[in-house]
Amino acid sequence: MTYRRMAGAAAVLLAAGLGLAAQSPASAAPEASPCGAAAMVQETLPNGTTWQLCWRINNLAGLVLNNVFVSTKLQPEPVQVLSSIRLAQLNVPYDTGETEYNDLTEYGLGGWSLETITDSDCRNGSKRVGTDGSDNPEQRAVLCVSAEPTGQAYRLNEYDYDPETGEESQTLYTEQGYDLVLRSISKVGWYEYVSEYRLSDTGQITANLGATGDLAPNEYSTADNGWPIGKQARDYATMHYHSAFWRVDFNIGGKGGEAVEQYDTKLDGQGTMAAKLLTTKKAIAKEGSYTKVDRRWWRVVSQKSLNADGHQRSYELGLGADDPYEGHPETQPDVTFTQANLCEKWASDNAADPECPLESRTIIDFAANKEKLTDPVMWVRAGFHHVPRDEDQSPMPMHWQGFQLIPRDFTAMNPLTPDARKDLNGNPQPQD
Ligand SMILES: [Cu+2]
Repeated sequence: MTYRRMAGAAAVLLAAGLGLAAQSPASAAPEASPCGAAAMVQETLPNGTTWQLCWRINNLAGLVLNNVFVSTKLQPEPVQVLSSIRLAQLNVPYDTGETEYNDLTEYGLGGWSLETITDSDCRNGSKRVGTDGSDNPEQRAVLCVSAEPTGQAYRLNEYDYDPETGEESQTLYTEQGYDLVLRSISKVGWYEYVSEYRLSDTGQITANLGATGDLAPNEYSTADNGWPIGKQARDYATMHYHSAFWRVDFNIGGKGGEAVEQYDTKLDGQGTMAAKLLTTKKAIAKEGSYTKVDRRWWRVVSQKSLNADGHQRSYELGLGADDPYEGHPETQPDVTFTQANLCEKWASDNAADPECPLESRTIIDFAANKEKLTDPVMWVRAGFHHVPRDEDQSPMPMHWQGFQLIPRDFTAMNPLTPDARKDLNGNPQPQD
């Protein structure tokens, strides 16, 4: 389904038809995502970017995306990005030190935790029906799919001067952006969690966990580990973490076998006008855990899939606000890369899975033997330390945590490049 370009408020209208596309996969990629129509999302955003994927609910992980492909105006053939992405653990320790939950492996975001999506939850989108991932075959609305405006996508006011005629001209290129958004909601204890994936028309993928619902009742907190809510300082809401992990398995260009690289930029003395900086690349050839420092980033790069310029396609990890939970070795690193192993399902408490009763319980154990990375899996942690406030009652306003996967050389130019600028690939610009 292709939508006409329309301004932000009108996106409500376009989203209303989103559910229909499942019955009519576009001819461009009939085989790309091998799942039935009910489990497929295939949508073209107003700027011409099409995302196609399979979704399902896992009893413990909640929403799972598989076989994620993207095509853009600039690259009309669908190209695979991900084999899968899903949550991989959610540690909720209370600052009192007396309580810690593993919300995924002990409770699960699927099954009876999975809330039914209402019209109000999905006002700008279309509800999708499926099972809750447990043995219960009941079908109900468990997913909301919507297209949401993201604001200014780009702007370029180009000035031109013709020396022969002396004529000056201007051309304005300006465009608004859109995300395809998938959301499910799970009620675990006092909290309601929103598992959200935003697939942008730029090719970016954002994984988010939102938390709302209600504050947990007082767990004998004091001013040291709680925050006074209600009149004066009689009752303290307990401070706590939501420390989440996601498991990301790339399959860039459908080729697999990606390499992992770490980039660091360091001061390398003073030039004549400015500080001299040096950027170095380190290959991460073996399993291991990594933590960010300033100007450090990682990418997963295809060895075989190239963009139209002959550059290796890759995705970069973008970490946002992030409070590392120091309680366990596995909750401290920002990212861990391991060799793919179907039984390594959860970032921690892995042995709780009856299908895979491994000795190795955590990603630290998975990586301990420093296996060679020929098929890397990326485990990303995004922690949020929640210091409650009066405004958290009630219901609690949504708070968010997550990360981005940012395309790097996936297409040869900005996938939203207007037709008039398609020939301007490379440096120097042709006005020279
Ligand atoms: Cu909280």
